[in-house]
Amino acid sequence: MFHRAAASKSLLRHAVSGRRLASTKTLKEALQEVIPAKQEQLKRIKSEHSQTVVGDVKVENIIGGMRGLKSMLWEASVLDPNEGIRFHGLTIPDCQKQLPAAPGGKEIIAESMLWLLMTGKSPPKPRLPTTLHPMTQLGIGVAALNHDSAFQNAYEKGIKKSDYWTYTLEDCINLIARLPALAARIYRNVYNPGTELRGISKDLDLVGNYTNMLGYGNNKDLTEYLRLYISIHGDHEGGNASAHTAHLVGSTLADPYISYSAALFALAGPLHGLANQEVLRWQLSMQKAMGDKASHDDIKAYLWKTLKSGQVVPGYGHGVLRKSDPRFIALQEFCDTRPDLMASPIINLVKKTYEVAPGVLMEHGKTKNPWPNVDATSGCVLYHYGLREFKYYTVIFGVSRALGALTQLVWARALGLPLERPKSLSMDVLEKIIESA
Ligand code: CMX
Repeated sequence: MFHRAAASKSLLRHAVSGRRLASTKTLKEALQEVIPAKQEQLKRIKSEHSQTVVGDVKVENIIGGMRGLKSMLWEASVLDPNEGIRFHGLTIPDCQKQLPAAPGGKEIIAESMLWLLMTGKSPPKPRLPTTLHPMTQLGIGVAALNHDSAFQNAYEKGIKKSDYWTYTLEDCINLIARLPALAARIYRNVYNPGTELRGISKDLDLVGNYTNMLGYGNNKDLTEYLRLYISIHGDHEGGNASAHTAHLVGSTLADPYISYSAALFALAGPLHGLANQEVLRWQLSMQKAMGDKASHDDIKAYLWKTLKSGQVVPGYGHGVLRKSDPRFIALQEFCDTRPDLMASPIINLVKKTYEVAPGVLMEHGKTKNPWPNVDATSGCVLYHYGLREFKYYTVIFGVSRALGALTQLVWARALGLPLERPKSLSMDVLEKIIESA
């Protein structure tokens, strides 16, 4: 649904059932729009011009297999003996200019031509451009899945509060199961267009299928790494921005798809989930500036340069943690068991940065936690394994965080937790409270 080819495929698939995933019209709906005018046109021609003579019947027509005899209606195309074919008025060069091509190619795809022939119009533009950040695509994709929400459907029909959790559970499990394919589809569309996703294998676990669909199924180490990363990143209590957003939106009884889509947009901020992409960008620019053999002093100087330019050091600090994040330690230990990772220049730079950064941040004196969080290392390992499109990294975080955020949604419904509604205060009211305290 995110790319021209995918859009046109869904166009065909959904044309039959009349289903759609977002606001773009199905082929059936597009036809429903144009058919009345065509029916009117035919009615008018019949009533006003039935007796108008269009041509003579010549002997050559009769013995020549009706060649040239104007006696048939055909809407989609008209052939001029000199100019050639026009499809709803468009010449072939017009079509080549106006109709979508295959990803990475220039030629018209058959699905586009079918749309033109049927409707007389160019197919709708692809819904999401590939330049749209993968996290935005994931959020939109997850929200669109609410088309099939069991909870939403049941709620509309009327269900008891005590039954909310069962439909919520169904949606949550379905969403977790569908996330790897959706996330892999986004990766393929943006970075590897025109390639088909591998099908789901029942012999593989969720992450095994995910790496397979991403196109890294043969890399057992990457799959193992992602198993660890996705599991330990699955939940981090309720107060973090993504989990809290899922809970807040879920407390309105929005279905799990909508609720988790909102969470994904919270995850997409650089102070939260996007930090893994930012860490890699920062470490790579450090590598570019200092080379692979950067000394501790070089790194110190780079850290100060970052801090003095008013930026945060990505991957360090935390809203709650006050020590090195155990998830960071677990990922570092994973690196320490693999010779290729131990020899990787970027992983070594991360390690060296860890040896210096807490001291610099303590001296800087602002952050309450000068220690690394999970994001200080996560993206660099992916980079080493060849998954180098770092704008995609937070999508993997999004596949992971669903485990915890959606678990909470089931429990919130099972426990009948209320609508969240914190009380806000103005500064004047706050000062009055302070005075009277
Ligand atoms: N580099 C520089 N300054 C930092 C810093 C860092 N890594 N971490 C915190 N600070 C600064 C804050 O910006 C704040 O400065 P001001 O007083 O000028 O506003 C001050 O230190 C106090 O902040 P804090 O109470 O220690 O931290 P917060 O709870 O406000 O913020 C976090 C937490 C994670 C947003 C912050 O540490 C940060 O920006 N880290 C870098 C981004 C990052 O790695 N985020 C990922 C976190 C993990 C996740 O959610 O995925």
